[in-house]
Amino acid sequence: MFRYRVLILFILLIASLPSVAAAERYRFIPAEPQQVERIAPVTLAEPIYKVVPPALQTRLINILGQQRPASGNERGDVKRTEVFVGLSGTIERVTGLDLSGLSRLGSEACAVTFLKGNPSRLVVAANSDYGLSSGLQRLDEYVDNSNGNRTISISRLLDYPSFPIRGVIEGFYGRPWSEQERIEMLHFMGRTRLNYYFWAPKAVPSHRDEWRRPHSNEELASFRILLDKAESQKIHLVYGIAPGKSICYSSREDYNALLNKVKSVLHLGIFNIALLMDDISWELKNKNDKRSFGTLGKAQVALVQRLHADLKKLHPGIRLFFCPTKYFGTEPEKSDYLVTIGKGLPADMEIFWTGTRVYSPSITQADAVRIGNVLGRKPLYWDNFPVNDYISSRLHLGPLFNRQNGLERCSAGLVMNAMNQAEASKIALYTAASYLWNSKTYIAGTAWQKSLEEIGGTEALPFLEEIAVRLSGSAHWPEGYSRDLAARLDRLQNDYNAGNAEQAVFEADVWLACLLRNSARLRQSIDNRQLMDELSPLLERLEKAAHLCRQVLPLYLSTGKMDKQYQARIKEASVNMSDRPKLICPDIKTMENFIKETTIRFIRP
Ligand code: GDL
Repeated sequence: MFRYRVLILFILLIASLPSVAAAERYRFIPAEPQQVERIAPVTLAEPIYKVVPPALQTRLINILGQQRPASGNERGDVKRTEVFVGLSGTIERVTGLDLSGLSRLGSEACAVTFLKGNPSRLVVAANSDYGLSSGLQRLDEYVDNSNGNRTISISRLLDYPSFPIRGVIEGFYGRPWSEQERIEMLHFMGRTRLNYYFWAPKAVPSHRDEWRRPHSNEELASFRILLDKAESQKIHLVYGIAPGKSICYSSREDYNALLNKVKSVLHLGIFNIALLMDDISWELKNKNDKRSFGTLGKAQVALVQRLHADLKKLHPGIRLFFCPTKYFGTEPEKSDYLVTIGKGLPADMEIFWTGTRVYSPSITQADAVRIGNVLGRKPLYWDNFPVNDYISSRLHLGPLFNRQNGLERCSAGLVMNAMNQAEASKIALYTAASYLWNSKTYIAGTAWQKSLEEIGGTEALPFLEEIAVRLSGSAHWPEGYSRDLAARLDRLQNDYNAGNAEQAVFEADVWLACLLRNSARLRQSIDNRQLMDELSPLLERLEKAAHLCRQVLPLYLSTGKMDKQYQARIKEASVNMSDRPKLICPDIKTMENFIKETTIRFIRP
């Protein structure tokens, strides 16, 4: 018996391997390659590793197999695939391949190609170790070993990210992420090839309200941990500081406090610094500031120029980012403030912009060009998606929408401001990573499906999809939540007024039963507990509303008397609902309104 069990377990394990491998595949690069020439699968002969950096050997063997030592009696005409893997310079020297095109594509680029179209000579080249890792990832995607016969289905591939800066900013109000959440976020970013993390949590006192206060030893130790994690994932960690609420621009003490604060993280090795002046007063309040600078723009330019000069003296590699006080709009050229900032800030600095609005429903090349002309450089987008600090009883679980294909041509990059719920943010961030890697091939729905599967697991996918739609609702996701529930309940009311709601009641009940079934199945099947914890408060409210809806539905069938206890229960439940936040995802709102209206209609308050 025991032996059979072991055998069955073994078979199950083997059967599950291909799907695990398939799931692993898209974990790395969440988008199509930039250029790829697909071919009918060609069989790859056994490999001979001609050039391979030692660090990549194991990974390569996993993809292409072991190199068998040539046996004494092997005939000279036995075919092998010669494999060349390495940095572009080395590969060019060894193979004579011209890789100048690749070199122009930046440090993250990689190429996979047959040498002179010959499938028995395979080359993977890149401009950096990071690029090489991408190259192997791509090779893995296109080599199939499922039938014991190794085949490859591309003859040439060139890959690089559309946007050089692809990031996440912890730039929201409210509960900041914990150290553990940040570490996990960095890990996720590494896997999805997001390469900038901005530490800028508004509610952390030492970041904003008490910016003068030196960082505690615990905070510095935490930065050290984050930096190590970020570096291991090839992510740039950017330290944000927001002195704008109280700084006196003409005070030497304040300047020194700022410089010392920045120095305290430079000592740790954090060389990316963001000065964030969003959401502060337009007025210079201090008399000396008014006298010395006249306007906020001029005061900020003087501060940044001085800080920039001092930091560059300390280390020329230090990079500065700036968030202006005006960071969105439709006519930026009319803002004297922005013109001053654009002219006054050193050319090597990046400047944030959120688009035409704080939460821009779309971001276009036209917007980027317009603000770019004012700032004298390509804007770095601070995308206020999926952030939900302004409407915390909604989650943004949909995909990134309406960011124009080709935006990278006119912008320095794009970083996403996330939700207080770190794990739930990853659904949207995954889709953003996909867009940022290859804006040309981005399809929101496809990226979203992959993202849900990646984050919730394959088993939970259909249920998570349903529940994500129900719990979302945002200007960023116009087609997101379907309005089918609202339409159904409206029809029910109309049918009731017309004298026969039987069919509509039946259909609404089935709809609600399915919703409840899906949420129960999501709870059972999901393997991401943290995601479930974050969804739970809203999901419970959704479930409660759905249960109550089902309870009040029969009221549309009977005109006769009603059980007193039943009446009291519904009344109490609907009263409990009324003091909850009003800005809630549309489906919950629809249901709660329906319950309220029904209670008023049938059970007088
Ligand atoms: C903002 C804030 C941001 C906040 C977001 C959403 C910027 C530059 N600043 O205006 O910190 O999270 O709105 O409320 O966007």
